[in-house]
Amino acid sequence: MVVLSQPAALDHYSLIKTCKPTSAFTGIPVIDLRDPEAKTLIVKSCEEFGFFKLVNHGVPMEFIARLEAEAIRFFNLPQSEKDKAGPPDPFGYGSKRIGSNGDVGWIEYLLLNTNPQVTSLKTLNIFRQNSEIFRSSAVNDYITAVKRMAFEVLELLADGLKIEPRNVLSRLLRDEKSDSCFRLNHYPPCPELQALSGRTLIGFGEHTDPQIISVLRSNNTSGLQICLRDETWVSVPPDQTSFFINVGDALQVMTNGRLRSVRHRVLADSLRSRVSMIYFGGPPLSEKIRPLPSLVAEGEESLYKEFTWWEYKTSAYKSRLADYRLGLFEKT
Ligand code: GA4
Repeated sequence: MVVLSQPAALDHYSLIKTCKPTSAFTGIPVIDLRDPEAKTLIVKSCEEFGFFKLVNHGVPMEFIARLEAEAIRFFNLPQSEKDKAGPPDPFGYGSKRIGSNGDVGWIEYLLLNTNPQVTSLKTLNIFRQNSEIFRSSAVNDYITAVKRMAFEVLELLADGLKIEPRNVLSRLLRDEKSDSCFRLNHYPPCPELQALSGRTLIGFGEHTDPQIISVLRSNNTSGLQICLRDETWVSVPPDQTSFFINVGDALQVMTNGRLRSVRHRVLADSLRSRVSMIYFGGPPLSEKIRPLPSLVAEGEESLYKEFTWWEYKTSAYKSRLADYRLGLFEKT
C-alpha cells in the first residue's frame, strides 16, 4: 500500500486526487443579456448545466473594481483585526470553517446580509469599526447593481419558460423581506501544493446553493469547477469582466426539477490568490417553495413535498456542504 504524506500545514484540509489535470472547459454557455434570444438561451443553459456566463450585464466595472479593492484591503488586515468582524454567526468574518457542521476549506470570507434592516446593529457596528468596506458605498453600489441584473435574468427566465406574470420569480428577490445574502471569498495561495503532484486542495467543497439563484464574479484566478450531468468535474475559465449565474435548489423545486441546481466547488491555487463575490438571491423566509403550477404538466405531480424557505434553510444549515439537501424534501 502506498501511504501518501501531506505537509503538516494541510493536516485538516481535504486533498483530492486529480487523475488527469482538469483542463479549462470550453463548453460553458455564454449569454449576452442584450441578445434578443437571451430568454431561450437562459432556459437551455439552466436545464443543461444549471450554470452560465453572462456578458453585457450592465454592472459598471467601476463598482466591481472598487469592491474588489476594498475586499483585498480587508483580507490584507492583520488576522487579529479581521477576527474582530467574526465569527460568521451567521454574518461576519470566517476563516477555514464553512458552516457549523465540520466543513473546512482553504478560504477566508465575509458573509453579509443584503437587507440591512435585518442585520443586527451589533454586527453592523463591529463591521463599521473594522473595515473601510462597510464605511464606503462599495458594497451597496455593487449589490444594488447586481440585484438589478439578477431581477432581469429571472424575468427573462420566466419569459423563456412561458410563465406569467414575468415577475413571478424576481418578485421573491425584490421583496424587502427577501432572505438574500452576499459573500466575499478570499482563497490565499498555497505554496505547499507545489510539492504535491496529482493532488489538489479544496478551497470550498462541492455543494449546491440552497437559494433561487447565485450571481458570482471573481478575479482572474481559476479554481471554480462545476459538475456536469454525467458527473464529470470541469474547470470554469475565469473571466473577471463577466458574471456566472448558478441555479439554486429553490429554483430547481419551483421548476419541478426542469432546471437543476449546479454542484460546484473551488480548488486552491499554489501561487495565485482568488477573490470572489457572490450574491445569493433567496425568497422571504415565509415563502412556500413548490413547483409553479404552470410548470407541472397535466397528469404530472410535484416531485417535492411543500415547504417554506425557512424550513429548507433551517434544514440546509444543519447539513454538511456536500449533502444532497433536497433529498429530504423529495416525494417518495
Ligand atoms: C452554500 C451557499 C452560501 O455560500 C451559504 C453557505 C452556508 C455557509 O457558508 O454558512 C452553508 C452552505 C451555503 C450550504 C449548507 C450549509 C450552509 C454552509 C453549510 C455547510 C451562505 C448558504 O446559504 O448555503
